[in-house]
Amino acid sequence: MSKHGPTAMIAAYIDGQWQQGSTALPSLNPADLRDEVGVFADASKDQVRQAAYAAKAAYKSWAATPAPVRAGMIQNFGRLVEANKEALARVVAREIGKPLREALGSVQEVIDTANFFVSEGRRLYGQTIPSEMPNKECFTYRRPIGVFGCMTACNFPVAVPAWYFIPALVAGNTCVWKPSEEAPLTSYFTTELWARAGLPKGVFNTVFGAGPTTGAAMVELIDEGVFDKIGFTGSTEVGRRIGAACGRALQTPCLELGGKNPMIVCADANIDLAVDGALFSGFGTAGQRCTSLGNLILDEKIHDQFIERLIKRTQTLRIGEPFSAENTYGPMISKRFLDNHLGHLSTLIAAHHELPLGRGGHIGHGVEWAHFDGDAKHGLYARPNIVLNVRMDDAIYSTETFGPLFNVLKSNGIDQAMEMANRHGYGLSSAIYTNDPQTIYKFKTEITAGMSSINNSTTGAEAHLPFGGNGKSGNGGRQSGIWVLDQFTKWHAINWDMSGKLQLAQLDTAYVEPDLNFRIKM
Ligand code: UN1
Repeated sequence: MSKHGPTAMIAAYIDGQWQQGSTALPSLNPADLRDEVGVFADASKDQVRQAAYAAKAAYKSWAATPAPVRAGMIQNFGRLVEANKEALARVVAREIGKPLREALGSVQEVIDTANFFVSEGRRLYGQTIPSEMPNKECFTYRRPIGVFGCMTACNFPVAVPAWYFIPALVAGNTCVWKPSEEAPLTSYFTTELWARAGLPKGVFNTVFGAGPTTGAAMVELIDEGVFDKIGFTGSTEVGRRIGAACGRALQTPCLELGGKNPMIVCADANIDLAVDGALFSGFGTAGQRCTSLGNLILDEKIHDQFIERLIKRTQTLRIGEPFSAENTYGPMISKRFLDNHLGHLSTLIAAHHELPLGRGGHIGHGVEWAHFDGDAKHGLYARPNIVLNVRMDDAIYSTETFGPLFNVLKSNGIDQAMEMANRHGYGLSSAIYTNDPQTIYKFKTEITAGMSSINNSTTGAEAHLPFGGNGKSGNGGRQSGIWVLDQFTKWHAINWDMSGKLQLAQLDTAYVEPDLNFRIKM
């Protein structure tokens, strides 16, 4: 509150109206903490409830709107995003420190997803199925699920929400979005674009706020039975709690959780190609992707030469300003992410680990980096870090670190490498570098991850392929491509009897018995 009165702060977009809130949620530029990008507010419990009930009230008529008409609004949204691509990417870069080139790519992912699903509005195919009875027909339909509550993470603040909302809306669901508290300005503009795409009031609602407040209010509403479907992208720990609430409500959520993604490099691999892959998988986006490299598994035959080249290349990495095209990565997304990374450096490094690049840390605050062009004093930049001699019983082997840090394990052949790739129980993305078809076949069939790259990075899934993980990385749900339709529709089976009499399947079916006494004689 200033001496002139309270500061206006947006807390929510409900039923076609922006609403104010009172608990400040400032968004700071992580490349320069003096730059306040915006001040939003936590939506109150009551506002979250209002948003959910607005979505519930809008559901019936949205579900009854013809799918091609719904998809027309997705097309509008995609065109609006395209017209605002550069501006939106700049907001992403300024608000979460993602290099502009990557931010532009993530906005492109929204456009690609919209383009893919516009024509799905003219498909949403069901089946016609023969009946076992005469004068009877069977069909299946995809029906919308209802009110979709969705909580997303800050590292892909435009692409990942689009993966959820575009198919959810095409399929006829109404939505309540709790975006990440670290990217409220990006989410504000995204909501504006949805509002201008032509969606009727109440179909798309946004509630700003932090996990423990607004997020907790969303979870309470699962127990209240207002949400029919939940989507969550974030940590495994929070995903477990949300999954438990969905279980009580007898729902299957779409959970996209953490990863400890392995990259196996075999003795026959193209080493320079694999070094490039490890560098981008590990340090791209400052390691803040759920698909970032966690464990680099090097065959003992090439271990030492690989490490030598990897360290040399890492030392030349440019770090700093997200708006500079030269830099591999910018700052950590927020202070919370930097603190988490620094915490890992002090708790997860054991005496037997080797740190060829040094202990790492906050650039300008005790550690330096040779090729750095950021504002070290006011920015949240972290040094790259590579941890050698990691073993499967080390905590760092199975802890998602979400920062510019990855482990190196030495393997003795592909069998041990596969064990190292899978044992921690995460299963999001994975990669292998080899040219041997037998090894690739073994990797493809034994890896437990939902996504695998052959001779490419662990990150950078294409927008129309199924995206998702297994084990600690999620509950097997998949986003993107046609597969995500199973998240946002339920199958409805219809049988239509025109015989004019009661016909009972299985009982009245005129199956013909074969003559089982028949034997071929020659
Ligand atoms: C995430 O980090 O939550 O495949 C998603 C990738 C990106 C998506 C990552 N397209 O790396």
